This record gives sequence, C-alpha cells and structure tokens, in this order.
Amino acid sequence: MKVLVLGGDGFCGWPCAVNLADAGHDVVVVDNLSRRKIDIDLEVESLTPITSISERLRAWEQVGGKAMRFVHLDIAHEYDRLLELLRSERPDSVVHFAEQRAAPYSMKSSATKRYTVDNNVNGTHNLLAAIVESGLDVHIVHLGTMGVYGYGSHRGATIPEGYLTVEVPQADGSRFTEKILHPTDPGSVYHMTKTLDQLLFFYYNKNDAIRVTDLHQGIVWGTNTALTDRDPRLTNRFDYDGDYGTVLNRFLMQAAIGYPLTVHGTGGQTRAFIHIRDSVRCVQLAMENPPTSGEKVKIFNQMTESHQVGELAQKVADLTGAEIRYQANPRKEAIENDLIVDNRCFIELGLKPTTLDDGLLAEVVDVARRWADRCDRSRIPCLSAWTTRQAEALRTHA
Ligand code: NAD
Ligand code: USQ
Repeated sequence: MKVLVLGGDGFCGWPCAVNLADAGHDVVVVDNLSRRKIDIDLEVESLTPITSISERLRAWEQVGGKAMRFVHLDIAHEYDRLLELLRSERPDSVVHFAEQRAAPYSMKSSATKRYTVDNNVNGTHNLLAAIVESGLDVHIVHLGTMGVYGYGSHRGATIPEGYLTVEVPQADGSRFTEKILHPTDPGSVYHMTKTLDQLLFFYYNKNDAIRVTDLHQGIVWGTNTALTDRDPRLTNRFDYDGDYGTVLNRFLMQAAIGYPLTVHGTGGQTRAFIHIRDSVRCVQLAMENPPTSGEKVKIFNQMTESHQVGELAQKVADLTGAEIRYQANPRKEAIENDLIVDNRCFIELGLKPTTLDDGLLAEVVDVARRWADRCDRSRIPCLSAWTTRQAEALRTHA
C-alpha cells in the first residue's frame, strides 16, 4: 500500500513509519518538525540522542529498510500543498499522528492553548477537506486518545469502542435504542482537540463517506522497537520533561537517575497503557483492515492494560529501590477513578498484548541510565498548572 505518515518524525510516528516500510508498504513521512522546535523553545531535549530526519532516513536505507521519502509540510497551515501531495501521491491510507500531543503543554498559557487548538483541529480538518477535494478514496487512520471518554467515574461500566447503545424514553412511555458516539469528557485543552477531531470524522464520514479508523490510544510507554534498535541513528525519542514526558516513562527515567518518583496527588488516577511495540503493531493492523465503503467510523481502544499511577510508582520502586514523592497535583483531575476498557477489536485482529513485565520495565531503566548525563533535572517537575488554584498549590508545596 502507498501510505502517508503525517507526524512520522515523532515518538509514535517514527517507529510506525519504519514498521510499515519494513512490512513492504511505500511510505512517505510528512512532518513540519514542530516537535523538534518545541524542544528548542522549552530548552529541553529527548533523553535519547535523536538524529535529523534526513539522517534517520539515510540510516534506514543503509540497514536494509525499504526507502522512505520525506516531505516537510505543515498540515494545519499549508492546505494547497497538502492537497497537491494527495493528488500526486494518491495514497491508499494516511496515518495521522500530526498533532500537538502534550496535555501539560496545552495548558501552559493562552498561547499554547490556542496553538494546540489551531494546530490539531485545523490539521485534521484540512486533511478531511483535502481528501474530499482530491476525489480520492483514502483511508484515514487517526491517533486519538483514551482521554476522550474522560477520567471521572464510569460507575463500573466498561468503556465501549467508541459507540454507546442508549435507550431513549419517548413521550408515550415507550423507548427506542440508538448507538451514539460515547459522550466526551476531556481533561485538558489537548484532550478537547481530540474530541473535536471525533466530531469532524463523524461529519465527513456521514457527508462524504470518508473512511476513517480512529484509534483511541492509551499512554504509550517504552522507547524503541526491534527496528529502531537496528542502528543508533534510528533511535526513537524519549521525553522525560514535565510537559512531554508521560507518567510511566518518567517514573522509569526518574528511578534510573535517582530522582524521587513524582506522583501527582494520591496516585489514585487510573489510566490505560500500551507499549510502543504494540502501538506500532496496532496501527499496521488498523491500516491493513480498513473500513468498507459506506461503513461508519471504526473506533478501536488502542490499549492493553489499565493501572493506577500510585500502583505503577510502587512497582517501579519495588524494581529499582526508588523513593516515591507524592506532590501537589498540577492538574484539575479526579483524585481517583475507575477504568474498565473494551479492547476486543485489536485482540480479534490478532494483537498479542505486551503487558507490563519487569523485563520490559528494566529495559527502559537501562536506556535511561545509559543517557542519564543528558538529563536536565531542572526540567523534570511538572510546572504547567491547569488553573490558578493548582498553580497556587504548586507554589505552596514547592
Ligand atoms: P510527537 O509530538 O512525538 O509527534 C507528533 C509529530 O507530529 C511530531 O513529529 C510533530 O513535528 C508533528 N506535527 C505536529 N503538528 C504538525 C503539523 N501541523 N504538520 C505536520 N506535522 C506536525 O507525539 P507522539 O507521542 O508521537 O503522538 C502522536 C499522536 O499519537 C498524537 O496525535 C497523539 O495525540 C497520539 N497519542 C500519543 C500518545 C503518547 O503516549 N505519546 C498516547 C495516545 C495518543
Ligand atoms: N502523572 C503523575 N506524575 C507525573 C506525570 C503524570 O502522577 O510525573 C499523572 C497525571 O497527573 C495523570 C496521569 O499521570 O493523572 C497521566 O499523565 P500522562 O502525562 O502520562 O498522560 P496524559 O497527560 O494523559 O497524556 C498522554 C499523552 C497524550 C495521550 C494520553 C493518552 O501525552 O498524547 O493522548 O497520554 S490518555 O492518558 O489515555 O488520555
């Protein structure tokens, strides 16, 4: 298949692009390198040293991978070039990773809130409008988030794969049942953009029969895959800072450098997780099993397990001897929540879930230890507060 990987230079996108090329697909990586520029603005770097996109592509070809091409393009602001790219490449699929993906970054200031909404919503809408204008039948595989469902109490209910069957009472006392998009409950401006993406897909699927698979992905952990491990120049990025570092990778990195594990609040937050190797595999499965023409948006919950943050910290502490430090929560989020998730779609497509095991956790600690001298400890604290109340709590408990 011919595939455009939008955001193919990022943490999830790069290992996905090489995996698709390795599987024999004809891959074009499309990225505006904004993630690398945000690192410069934040004065922080990936813990692992990453090479430039041209060097990555050269290295991939040299170690025997099927050559990939690169197009430097901003999908949110270069609509005409995006349309032209679709027309010239005529892809079968577009895998869409190209969004600003950090919740704390999206909550830093009005500027980062506006950037996140502008970038994410316009990027997704431009893609949909360009596909319609091109007249091509392209399957979009979008990376969404488990966070669209929200992390309040689901009262023990299992979160379905996108659609909820509801009973609607009628005036005469009768009821009818209907399948609706699961209600959304975003916990940050970033998560809100993903709920808006959902509506854009719903509309363009209904109006223009655009084929879409929306992957509601949990928190990705781990760093490299067997393919990005083939050569140091292919190494994937490892975010550890207070804005872009995600919880489990942060705990593993903190344990590696002897920094107390930064648990927000009581650690009662339950979240969904998936290892980077499974994330890559899921995207391939979704791309190779597209919806049929006229089918409604396929929604998969791309996660393999759920854990409480405090329980994860304890697990990492048991493995490494790290100290745990409970701190004021910079986020406005439920202290504790339940999370039971249906992930049958991928299991039925053949995914063999990689679950948290000590070997894989230790592997990430080893990677972090290897690059410990690249870590800037001053960048570890999460300083982006959701509201002035959380900002005050951070100041008081500093
Ligand atoms: P990332 O920031 O590492 O990668 C995103 C890539 O998209 C970057 O290379 C960036 O330069 C590019 N990009 C952003 N805006 C663009 C634009 N307008 N035009 C072209 N390129 C643009 O993020 P990631 O962790 O790889 O996440 C990829 C996707 O997966 C995101 O949509 C994110 O919401 C989703 N996701 C990530 C996780 C996770 O834990 N990392 C979990 C669930 C969902
Ligand atoms: N947390 C800590 N300590 C830390 C960092 C985070 O306790 O040092 C807590 C947070 O308060 C939160 C939870 O861990 O309760 C998860 O935070 P996170 O930063 O790991 O994940 P999140 O902000 O939800 O975002 C990440 C990705 C995002 C993706 C999302 C999937 O950055 O792109 O959409 O995971 S999900 O969480 O399923 O919505």
